[in-house]
Amino acid sequence: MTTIDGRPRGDGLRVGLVCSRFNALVTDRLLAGARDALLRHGVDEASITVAMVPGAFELPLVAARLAAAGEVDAVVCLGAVVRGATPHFDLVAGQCAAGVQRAQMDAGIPVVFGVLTTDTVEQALDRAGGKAGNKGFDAAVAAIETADVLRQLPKPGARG
Ligand code: INI
Repeated sequence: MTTIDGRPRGDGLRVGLVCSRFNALVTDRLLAGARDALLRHGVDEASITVAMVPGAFELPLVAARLAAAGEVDAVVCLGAVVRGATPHFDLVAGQCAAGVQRAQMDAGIPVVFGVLTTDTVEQALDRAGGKAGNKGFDAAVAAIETADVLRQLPKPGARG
């Protein structure tokens, strides 16, 4: 039996962080958490590219462009969609998640979903460095773990 398991080894990896400005009180903290995770796991500061977008709805487009350009090994999408009292939440959150998944399937590199979807800003702050940890940090670790799995697998088209 062969088991391939990713470890959070960031050495030699180039990582893109795409961060939404909407609910910046929350997303600034997600961005700081993601950057911290990358540096702690061996990613060089110079190998991190940060792109800012207006809202979570714009994350997939910019993530897809970064991923397709071939200059990063993984992309982390960071945002905070807060329900409030409007169905806008479902549209923004749903399209964002679908677009992020599409970006990673199209590019063949991890494009991870570090987007909080909560009922209140307080719940989002809890998950952005508060009592429930920092999901930006967790998303960045997921990105480099998944990149490490891919590093151990054959490249597409490598056979024959
Ligand atoms: N964008 C967010 O990132 N979070 C939200 O909570 C949010 N709400 O609630 O509307 C939000 N809307 C903006 C959206 O992401 C786009 O930037 C906008 O619709 C322009 O395309």
